[in-house]
Amino acid sequence: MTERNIIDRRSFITGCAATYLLQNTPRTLAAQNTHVEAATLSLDTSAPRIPLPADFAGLSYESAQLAHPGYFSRENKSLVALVRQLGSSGVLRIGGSTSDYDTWKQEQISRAPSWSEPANPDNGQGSTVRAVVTETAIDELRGFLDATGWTAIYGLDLGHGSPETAADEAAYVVKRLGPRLKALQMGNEPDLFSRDIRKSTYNYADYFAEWQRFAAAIHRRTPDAPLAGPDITDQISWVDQFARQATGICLLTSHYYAEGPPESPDSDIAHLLHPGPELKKSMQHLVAVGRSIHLPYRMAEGNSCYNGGKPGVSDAFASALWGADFMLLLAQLGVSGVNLHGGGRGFYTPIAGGGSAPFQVRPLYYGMLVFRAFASGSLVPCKLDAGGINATAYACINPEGRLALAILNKDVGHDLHLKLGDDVLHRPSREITMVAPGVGSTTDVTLGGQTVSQVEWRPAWSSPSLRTELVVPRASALLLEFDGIIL
Ligand code: BDP
Repeated sequence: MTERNIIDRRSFITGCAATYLLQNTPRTLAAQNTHVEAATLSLDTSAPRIPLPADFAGLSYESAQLAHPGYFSRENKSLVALVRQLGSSGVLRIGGSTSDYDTWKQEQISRAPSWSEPANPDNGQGSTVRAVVTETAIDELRGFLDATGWTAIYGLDLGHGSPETAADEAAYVVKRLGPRLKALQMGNEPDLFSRDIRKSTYNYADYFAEWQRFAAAIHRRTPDAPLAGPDITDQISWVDQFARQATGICLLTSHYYAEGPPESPDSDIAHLLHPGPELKKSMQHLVAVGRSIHLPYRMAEGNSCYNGGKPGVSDAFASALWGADFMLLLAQLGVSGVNLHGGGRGFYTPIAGGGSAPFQVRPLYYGMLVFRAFASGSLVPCKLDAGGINATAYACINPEGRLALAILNKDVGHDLHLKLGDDVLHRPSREITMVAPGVGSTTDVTLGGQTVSQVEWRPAWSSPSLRTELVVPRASALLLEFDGIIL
C-alpha cells in the first residue's frame, strides 16, 4: 500500500480519559516569531495497554541475496552484530520481487569470490535477477538466525515456479530452519502480477486458486509447514478475502511504502513526515481482519519510497524520524511487526554495504534503534496535542512498571516546548535524544550522543536536573524514562 495524499497536519483523536502528565502553555517562538497554540500530552490510563510483541522489529531482503550464502551466515559477524542490536528476537523476511524469479537447487556449493556480496533491492524496473538458491544458503541462514536470535519469513516462488519445486524447497527450509522459521509465503505482491507476470485480467480468484495448489503440495510433503500471506501491496481487499478462505495459515501480511515513485515531486521529505489518515485507517482495518480470525497481522515489507528509495529522502535523517514514528504508530495500532526492506546499497536500506565493502548504518537504522531503546513492555494510549506542530508522542510501561515517553518532533521549523505537570516535575528522569545537523543529512546522526560506527551502540543516557519544561528541538526525537513513576 502506498500513502498518496499529502496532509498538512496530523489530527489527533480527542477525548482520551485521565489526563495525566503534561500541560503546555501558549508561547512565542523567537526564531520564527510564530505564535504556537497550547499543547497537551495525556495518557489514557484506563484504556487497555498494548503489549509489544518481542519480535516486532524486522528487516526484509530480496531472495536474490541468498545467491550469496555467506551474507546471511553466522560468519558475517558485523552483520550479525548490527542485526542483533536492533532486537534480540526480530524477524528477517526474505522475499521481494526476486522471490518470484529465483531457482531452487538441491545442492551444496562451495565458496566463490562473491560468497558474501550484498544484493540490492529490486528497483521496480522488472527483476532481471534470476538467483539460484541452494541448500548451502539455507544452512548458512540457519546459522545466521541462531547467531542473531531472529526468525525468518521465507518467500517461495509462485510467480514462475511450480507447486512441486516449492514443496521441495519448503521441505528443506522447514527441516533446516526448524524453530527459526516463522512462516513461508508464496508470491510477492501477487496483486501486481497482472502488470507483467500474468495475464492482465489476473485477479484474486486466479491468485487464490494458485495459492491453494502450492499450499496443498507443500502440506502433502510437510504437513506442519507454517504459512503466511497474502503479502500484497495495494489491494487490501485481497487480505479480507484471503483471511476468509485460506486454511492452515498462521499470519496475515501485506506491504506499505510511504511514497513513490522516486521521480515524483511528491516523494519528498515533507510528505514523508506528514502521513495522511489513510495509513492509520488501513492498518486498523488489517489488524481487525486478523483479529476476526484470531491471527496477527504483520507489515511484512515496506519503507519510505518504492522503486529502491529516493536519494536525499530515503537515506536522509527524515527517514529516521519517519521510521521511528512508523514503527511506534503501527505497534500502537496492534500490528504485530514491521519489516523494513533493504539490502545492498539501496537508498532506503537501514544497513548498507557488506561483502567487499564495510557495513555502514543509514539514518533509518537509528530510527529502528529509537524503537528498540524506547519500546519494551506495553504501550499506553497517549495523546499529544502539539498546538499545530508536527510532532507525535508514545508512552510505554516497561517490564518493571516504569513510564517511558518518546516524543518525535518531525517539524522542521518549530521546537516543541512542553511544560511538565506537577506529577512529573519532581521525578528524576533519564533521557537520550536523536539528532542530526538537518532533516536532509545523510550522515552525522547521533542517538544518545553516539554514532553507530561498526557495530556497537552504547547510548549515554543523561540525567538532567529537575525542570519545568521539556524542549524537543525541531527535527529531533527525545526518549525519557521516569524513575519514580509506576503505573
Ligand atoms: C516492492 C518489491 C521489492 C522492491 C520494492 C521497491 O517487493 O522487491 O525492492 O518494491 O520497489 O514492491 O523498492
